[in-house]
Amino acid sequence: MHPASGIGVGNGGIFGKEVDMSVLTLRGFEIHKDFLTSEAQSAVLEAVRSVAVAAPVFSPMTPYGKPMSVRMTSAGKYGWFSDRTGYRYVSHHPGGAKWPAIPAPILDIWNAVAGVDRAPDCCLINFYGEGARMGMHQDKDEANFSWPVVSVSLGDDGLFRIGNTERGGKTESIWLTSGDVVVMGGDARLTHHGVDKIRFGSSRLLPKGGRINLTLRVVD
Ligand SMILES: O=C(O)CCC(=O)C(=O)O
Ligand SMILES: [Mn+2]
Repeated sequence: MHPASGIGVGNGGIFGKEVDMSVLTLRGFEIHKDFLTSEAQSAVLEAVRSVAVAAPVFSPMTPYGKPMSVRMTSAGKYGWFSDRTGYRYVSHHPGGAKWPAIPAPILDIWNAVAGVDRAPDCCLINFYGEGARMGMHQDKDEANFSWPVVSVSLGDDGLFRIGNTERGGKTESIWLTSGDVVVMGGDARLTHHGVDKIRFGSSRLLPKGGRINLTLRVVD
C-alpha cells in the first residue's frame, strides 16, 4: 500500500477517498484515480485561476522554433520556460514578475501523496485546448531525481502514454480524468511519458472545455 494511503482522512475528507484503496501502478507510476472530490477539484481550479491572474498563461516556443500546443504558466520559486535557447526553470514569469506562491489546496495534494518531507519548488500548470498534446519526454531539468513529480488532472480526459526510461520501445496508455493524481517517482522517475490527445468537452469542470494538468516538482 502506498505510504500516503489514508491521508485524506486528516484533511476532513476533501479528497475522494477516505482510505485510498484505488492506487493503480502502471510502469512504476502510481495512479490515484478520482483522488479529488468535485469540491476539491473546484478549490484547485479556483487556485489555478488565481495563479493565472498573477502569471498569465503563455505559449512557449520549443528550442526547435515551433510553439507548443499546450499553454502554460507556473507557481512557486521556479517556473518552467522554453524558447530558442532551450528548456529551463526560471525565477520570473516572461512578463517580468516573480511567480506567485503555490496555493495551499495544491500543496495539500503534494503533502498527501508525495511521501517526502520537502515542499515542491514549482507547480507547472499546463492548459490543453482542443487538439493540444504533449510529445513523449522525460522530466529531467531538475537537480535531483530522487524527488517525485506529482501530476494532477482537471477538466477534460487526457490519454496519457507511459513508455520506458530509454527512448522508444513498447508503451501503455491510460485515460486520466478530472481529479486523478499521478506520482511519478522512484525507479519510474525518468520514465518517458506524454499526452496523445484530449477528449475535448468531456468534462464540465471548465465551462469552455479543455484540460488542465499541474505538475509539482522539486527543482533545486
Ligand atoms: O499533462 C500531463 O498529464 C503530463 C504533463 C507533463 O508530463 C509535463 O508537464 O511534464
Ligand atoms: Mn512530464
